[in-house]
Amino acid sequence: MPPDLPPTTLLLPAEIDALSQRLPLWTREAGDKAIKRHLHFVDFAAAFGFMSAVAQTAEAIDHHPEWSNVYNHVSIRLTTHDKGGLSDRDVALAEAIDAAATRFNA
Ligand code: H2B
Repeated sequence: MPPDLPPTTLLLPAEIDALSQRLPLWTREAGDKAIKRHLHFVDFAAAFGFMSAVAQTAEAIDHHPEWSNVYNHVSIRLTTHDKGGLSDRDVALAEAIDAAATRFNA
């Protein structure tokens, strides 16, 4: 992992409330400790290509998704285990996931 990553900070309640505008494709989990998105691709190759791209970003920012894949479907849950809630890194990873989803035609 890169040594110069900024510290992880938990989102404030107002920042969590603003997530629906910032990340409209994500839903807040009950309790506000995580956000979720489900994606659908044309086939397994597209779904797995997307996951490979996201995996590289996850390593680069040292923040990793909880996810599952069934054929052309991918389900993702983002939370910050180290802090016990939603952080700026979840937002950064969600934004990277949204960009990758567009590239892989989710
Ligand atoms: N990913 C996620 N989603 N949450 C974390 O708290 C987390 C992570 N912590 N990836 C990182 C790795 C930490 O365990 C390492 C040691 O930096």
